[in-house]
Amino acid sequence: MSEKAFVMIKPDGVERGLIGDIVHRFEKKGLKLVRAELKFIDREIAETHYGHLRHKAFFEELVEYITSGPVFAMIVEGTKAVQNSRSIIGPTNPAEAPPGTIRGDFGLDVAANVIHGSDSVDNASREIDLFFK
Ligand code: RTP
Repeated sequence: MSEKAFVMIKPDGVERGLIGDIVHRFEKKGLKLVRAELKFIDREIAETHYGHLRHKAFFEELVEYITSGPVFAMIVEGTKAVQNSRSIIGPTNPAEAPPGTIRGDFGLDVAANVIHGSDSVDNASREIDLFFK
C-alpha cells in the first residue's frame, strides 16, 4: 500500500552539497519525490518537531543545529515509504550505521547525522503538516 513519509536533509547535509546524492538514493530505491523545498525552519517548528526530546541535555544544541542553515524538506511516496526510507537512512548514530546507508556513508557524529526520516505513518502525517503547512 502506498504511503507518504517526511524526510529532511539537515543543515550539515545541505551545506556539504549532499542533496543530489541523497535524492538519487530515494529515487533508485523506488520512492517518488512528490514535494520538496529548501527552507530555513524557525525555532518554534524545531521545538515542536523535537518536542519528545525536550528533556534531553542535548535539546538546545539540537534546536540550534537544525535552525543553523537551510534544510531540504521532502515528501516521498511509495510502498511502505516510512519503513523503506528508514532502511536506506540507517540508524541514528552514523558510527553504528552500516556502509550503504545514508548515515553510514555520509555521517560521523550522532549530533549532526545528515538526515531525518519519520519513524511512523502517524508521525509522517504530523511532520508533513508541520513543515508544509
Ligand atoms: P531523526 O528524528 O532526526 O530521524 O532521528 P532519530 O529518530 O533517528 O533519533 P532521535 O532519538 O529522535 O533523535 C533526534 C535527533 O537528535 C540528535 N541527537 N543528538 N547529541 C546526542 O547525543 C544526540 N542524540 C540524538 C540527532 O540529530 C537525532 O537524529
